[in-house]
Amino acid sequence: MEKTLILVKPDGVQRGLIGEIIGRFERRGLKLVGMKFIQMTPELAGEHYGVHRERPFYKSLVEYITSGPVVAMAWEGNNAVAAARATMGATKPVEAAPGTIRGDLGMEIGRNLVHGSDSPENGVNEVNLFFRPEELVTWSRATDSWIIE
Ligand code: DAT
Ligand code: MG
Repeated sequence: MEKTLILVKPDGVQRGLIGEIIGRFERRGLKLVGMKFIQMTPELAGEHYGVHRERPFYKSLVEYITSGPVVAMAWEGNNAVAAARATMGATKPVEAAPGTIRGDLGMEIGRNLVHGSDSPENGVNEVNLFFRPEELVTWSRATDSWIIE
């Protein structure tokens, strides 16, 4: 089953939006298979955002993501990556559609509340970066047949 790493970033935690943000993925029908509340280290942030290392915003991005605790989650489902990205909205909150997390709750790219993997391959890699295999839970959801055809 396809997996995606979702982070409620430090602004989401500080603003008391953890439940609001998690609830959107939960109601959408994605299935939670891992969750932890952590303070990211600069080392983990560097690995997670390694692809952006040469970008001008890299330093502020790492400062932001390590500025306070985050909620790290693994969610799975058919097309979990695309479904989660659509629920998150565009990277720039001012361009994100109303109804999305960023479009409803955010104003600036450097405070965009949430991370989601951008491909199935990165979903696997990012979930493995944040979770050990034994931290992922295999469980059957009673409502599956009402969500998955
Ligand atoms: P996303 O988080 O939507 O996957 P991304 O992977 O392109 O976006 O970038 C990671 C984060 O880096 C993004 O959430 C916010 C920040 N970022 C991206 N482009 C930026 C830019 N042009 N200026 C400032 N911050 C930027
Ligand atoms: Mg990205």
